This record gives sequence, C-alpha cells and structure tokens, in this order.
Amino acid sequence: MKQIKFFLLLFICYFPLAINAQTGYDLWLQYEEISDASLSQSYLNSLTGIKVMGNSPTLEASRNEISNAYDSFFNQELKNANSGDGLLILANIDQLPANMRSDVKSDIENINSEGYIIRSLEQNGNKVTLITAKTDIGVLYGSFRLIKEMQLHNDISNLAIIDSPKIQKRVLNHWDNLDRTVERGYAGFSIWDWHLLPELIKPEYVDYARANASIGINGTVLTNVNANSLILTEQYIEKVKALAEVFRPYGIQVYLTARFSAPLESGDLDTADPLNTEVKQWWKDKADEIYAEIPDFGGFLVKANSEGQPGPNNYDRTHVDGANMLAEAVAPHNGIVMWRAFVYSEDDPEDRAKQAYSEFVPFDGQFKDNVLVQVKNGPIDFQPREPFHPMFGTMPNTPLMMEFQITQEYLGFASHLVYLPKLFEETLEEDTYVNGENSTVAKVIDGSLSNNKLTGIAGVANIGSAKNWTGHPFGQSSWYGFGRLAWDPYMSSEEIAEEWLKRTFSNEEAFVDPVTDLMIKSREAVVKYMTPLGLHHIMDTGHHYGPGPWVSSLSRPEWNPVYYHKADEEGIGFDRTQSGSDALSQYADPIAEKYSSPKTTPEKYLLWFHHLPWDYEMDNGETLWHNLATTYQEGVEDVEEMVDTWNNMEEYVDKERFEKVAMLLQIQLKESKWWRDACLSYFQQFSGMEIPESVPQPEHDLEYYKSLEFPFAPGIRPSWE
Ligand code: GCV
Repeated sequence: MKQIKFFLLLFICYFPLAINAQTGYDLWLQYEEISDASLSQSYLNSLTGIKVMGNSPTLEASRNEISNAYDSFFNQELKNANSGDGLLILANIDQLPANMRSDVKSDIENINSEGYIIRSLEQNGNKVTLITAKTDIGVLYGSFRLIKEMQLHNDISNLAIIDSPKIQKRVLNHWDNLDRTVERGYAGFSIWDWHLLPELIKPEYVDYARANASIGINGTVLTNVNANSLILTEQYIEKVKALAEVFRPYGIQVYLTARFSAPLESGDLDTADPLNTEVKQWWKDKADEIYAEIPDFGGFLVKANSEGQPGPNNYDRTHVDGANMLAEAVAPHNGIVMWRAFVYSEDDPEDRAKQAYSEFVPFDGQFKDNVLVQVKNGPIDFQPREPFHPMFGTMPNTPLMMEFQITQEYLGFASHLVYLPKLFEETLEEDTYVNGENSTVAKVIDGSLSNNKLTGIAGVANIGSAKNWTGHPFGQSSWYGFGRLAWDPYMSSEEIAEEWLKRTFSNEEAFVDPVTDLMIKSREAVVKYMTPLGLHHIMDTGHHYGPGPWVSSLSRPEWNPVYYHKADEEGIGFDRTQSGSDALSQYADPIAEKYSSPKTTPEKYLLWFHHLPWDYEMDNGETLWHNLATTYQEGVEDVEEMVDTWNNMEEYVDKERFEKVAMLLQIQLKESKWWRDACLSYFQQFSGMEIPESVPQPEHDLEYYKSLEFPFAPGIRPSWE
C-alpha cells in the first residue's frame, strides 16, 4: 500500500511534467507510441523480428534506430530472429542470399550508391520485409524510411519502395567560429565544443548525425567561411577527427573551410600565391596530414576575395588558380573543393547583382574536375525573395553547387516563423531557359541539364546550442526541408511540410491541414511585410535585424539599403534593364526580354528590375504607392491569421512547444507592424502620398524608427565596449 501511495505521488508530481516536457530536442525523430490499435497491430504483424546481415557500425546504427523506434511505437522489443513471418531483413546487397538478390535484381540496377530498396517479399512461405542497398549507408537511409512510413501511419504490409538521392553532395555549412559564436546564428552558441574536444563527445553529436542521416544529408562543413586558419593546425585536426568518427557510421563526411592565407598564418611561408611551388606543396602536405587522420575527409569550402577574406586576387591570380591549387591537393584522396562565387568588389561600381557572373562565367570549363562552384540562390544575398542567380545554367562545363541559407539572417532571425523550403522550391523550379523551356535551376543543380559528373547543394545551418537545436520550433522544418530537397530537388514544399508536421507534432488532419497552410503562406507573409514587390536588402545594418531603409552611411555603397531601393521623389526601385545596370542581360531570353518592361515583369520582381514612379499604374489599376502600402498591410494580416490558426491548435501540441510558438508569433506580429510602419514612414517622404485608408497610420514618426538601436542583436560577434 505504501508502495502504491509512493508511485501515486510520483505520478502526480511528475506526470504533468512528463507530458509537458517537450523541448523539441528529438526533432522529427519523435517516436511516439502508435495509439491506433488496429494500425499498431498491423505493424506488429508485419514486423515480428529483425535480422541484420553483415557487420558494420552503419548497420549497427540502422538496427539501433529501428529497435528504438519499435520500442517507442509499440512498447515492446523487436527481437533478433532468423526466419519467420514478419521478419525484417537489413542487408547490403552483397550479403543477400542468391534467391533474395534475384528478387530485387532489376531494382538494384535502378538505384545509385546511396539509394535503397524496401520490398515486402515471400521467403519460404513467409512474408518478410527486406531493406537492401548497394552500400551500408543505403541500408541506413532505407531504415529511416521504414520508420518514416510508420510515423506517417502508412501501410507497410506491401512495400515496394525504391529511392535514391538525386544530388551527390548534400551538405550543411556551419558558419561557426572557433570561439563558439555563430555568424548569423540565432539558436545559441555553436554545438561544436572545440575546447573540450577531442575528449568530450557530447550525445548531441550523435543525435546531430542521426537527424542529418535521417534526411539524407551526407556532409557538414564545421567552420565559418570567414575562416580561421587555426582549424588546419594539428591541435584542431585532432578535434575534427573526433567529430568525423562520430559522424562516419551515419554517412556524414566532414569538411573544413580553408583560409586562403593559411600558409602564412599557420605555416611559415611568406606568400599564399597559388602558383608558388612552396605554397602548392604546403597545401598538399596539409591535405596529406588531414587525410592521414580522417581518411574520408570531404575537402574544403573556400570564401576567397570576398568581404575582406584573402584569396588568389591578392597575388594577381584568378579564382581558377586558387581553386585548382586546392583541388590538386585533395584530389589524390578523392576530396573536393567547394569554391564560393559570393564575390563583389568594393572598388567596382558595377551593380553588385552582376559581379559574380561577370567574374566567374568566363572561367567556365577551366576548373578541375573535383571543384564545385558554390552559388547563392540569388544574385544579392539570401533575401526574402530574389530572382534566381543568373550564373545557374550559364556555366554548363562547371558543376554549380546551390547555396541556400537555412538560418534566417534576413528573415526575422529565429523569432519569425518562415518556412524556407517554400523559398527553396521557388528557386529550384525557376526556368533558366538556357537550353530552351524547362531548363530549371533544379536540373542545373542535379547535373541533368549539362550532364555534370559532380553535383552538390549546401544549406547554411540554423543549428546551435538551443535545447531544440534551432531556437524557433518551426526552424526545424527548414533544416528538415533542406535535407529533403537536397535528396530530391523536385519535391513539393507542401508535401515536405506535411511530413514534417506529422513526424514532429501530430498526425491529426485537423492539425496537419491548417498548419501546413500556415507554413506555406509564411514565406509570402515575410516578403510582404519586409520587402514587397521586389524590394531587397533594406534591413538595418550589420546585424540585419529590423528595417533600415534609411541607412546610407556605410563605407561600401552596396552595404547601404539606399543603394538597393533608390527611392527618391521620382520613384523607387533598381533599374536593372538596359537603361540601368543591365543586369537583365545576364539572363537568357525570354526572361531578359519579358522582364525588360515593367508591364511584363512579374510583380514579385518589379522593383528588383525597375525604377518606377510612385503613381505607376499597377495591374489592379492602383498606384505603385498604394500597392506598396497595402502589401505591407497584407503581410501584417497574414501574420494575424497565423496567430489565429496556431491558437486553435492547442489541443494537438504539448504545452511547451505550443506556448513557445504562440509567444514567438506575437513577436513576429509586433515586428511585422514595425516593418510596415517604419518602411511606409520612410518611403512616404519621397512619394508624398497619403497612406491608404485600409492601412493603419504608423504608430510613431520616422525619427523614432531611425533611432532604434540593437547593439546586442544576435548573429554577429558581440562587442562588449
Ligand atoms: C559568412 C553575408 C552575411 C555574412 C556572410 C556572407 C557570406 O554578407 O552578412 O555574415 O559571411 O554573407 O555569405 O559569406
């Protein structure tokens, strides 16, 4: 009796905590008990025992993942077995007995080295489920897929799934510094605890690898592109090795950023000239040293001659010289170089949007085979909306790697709910027309447009030391969606949102449908309340938090918002047609032709390509000023709708995550109004027109908005003075 009382007390004290304590740490790998009895029974019938053929840390990870999921789904253990109805077999194709191999022979021909097959088969009169692949990592991907099928409550009794990734290098870029600050990071400090590595292996490292493997991410660049050459020293290579060992069973290769001046800084050379023999040797030796410790090291990511980073131009050499020198160093070890095209010069008066194209396109075909040129999705810098980068499609003989930003540098940090796969999808679906119709950006990236042998995609991570990894609980969906699109760039962002919601929160239709809708609309909402109608880069300076269209005092012209919106009494927008910077000429027809007139330019890109008078007549017959103002207001109303939708979801979400999202949405609502009011107050002084009646008057005057300062906004290295 005493004992019962004790347990009752425990229950009362801790049970509420147990159901409420949902930090979000488990991401989309929440293996909730399957409460639908008939569904649960059907899964139990299909999976009665497990047999893993072969032996490797990756196969062990596969078994563990399935066993853990099984435990949680059904509250019982999945036992090892050798045969019987309901047996689950995990095997690399090489380990399969001949009869089973012949069952999947034709499927095997249709997968690549990371693909997998899941088949329900008959074996000696028994029904079994087989997960097989050409590599163990394929088996792991297949195991996560089977788990996903159950998380989504799909039937698994008759499976015939074949899947392979369409892009080879699916990589996260961490802009993490060695002091654990994260450039443009809004989820705490870096998860890499450099000080305590290599000895301390945090459980987070394993869970990071599990989460990434579960969506097919197969590479991670551990360090900031604004690089520190210390990472290439023996002391740090040892730490990197420890992480690589944790990630290896999960198929995740480790990459580092290479600071171009490293031979000077961490070596004892007096030059970093890429054509200098000693410099070349220094990098070869460095590569050998790294590969001796980390045999599957992926290679280097380089930001060179960009925003103050050193590079080959310092020695009057080209990007080709720099990239090829590093490529030669890693080639004997099958390494690659990801060379960024994010360049714009402080001395070049040319439109910033044109500079990367001008600098790189003439080099097409000159890079070594193991070089990928990494290009941001748009020609400026991860704005809420940009047209696709004109380099896509125009370097057919050079593999171009997509760079998306998952962290929300220009999209309200980790306090705004913005589902980024919608943005990624928009870019991937854009038609470059370089080889006629249907030459989409996705086809450039997966190599199918020009038959590129090497393919890649990168996402700047939004991960940090926050308990839930990403700060905003919905930030996880952008990480998830990046992985899914990296695997298959033709997926719909809506399907991804649904999957993520079901795996992360609940399968209830009454939850999934409205919240999918909320997520899908969230991207357009942020465009409307920050940068409607093609406006861009009007965020406040440095930290990029909040509006700052008035900023005009920074040393480099293209760092100032006024450079981008060009508002004056005459009108607003950046003329990128022939009468302006002619950036449009970098696009193929029919884009160049169609966008040359404002009348045929999609309104979403209007002020990106045109400078137009305030009274310019828009498609709906209203003036440009009117539509600018009402679009800002629509953005605010969209957030109000998001708030309402979420507030109706309380019964489907645990208390902790529900309240966190609800509170963050209030911040988003407040800030959307701030954006609207600040921008309209500023632009109104040029338009001289009244704010339409349907739009509330700004709460404060312009001077107030201009006076706001945020010296400790996250995402930039704090300065304590
Ligand atoms: C890592 C923008 C960001 C920088 C970032 C840079 C880049 O300019 O503001 O923080 O630096 O892009 O992508 O290299």
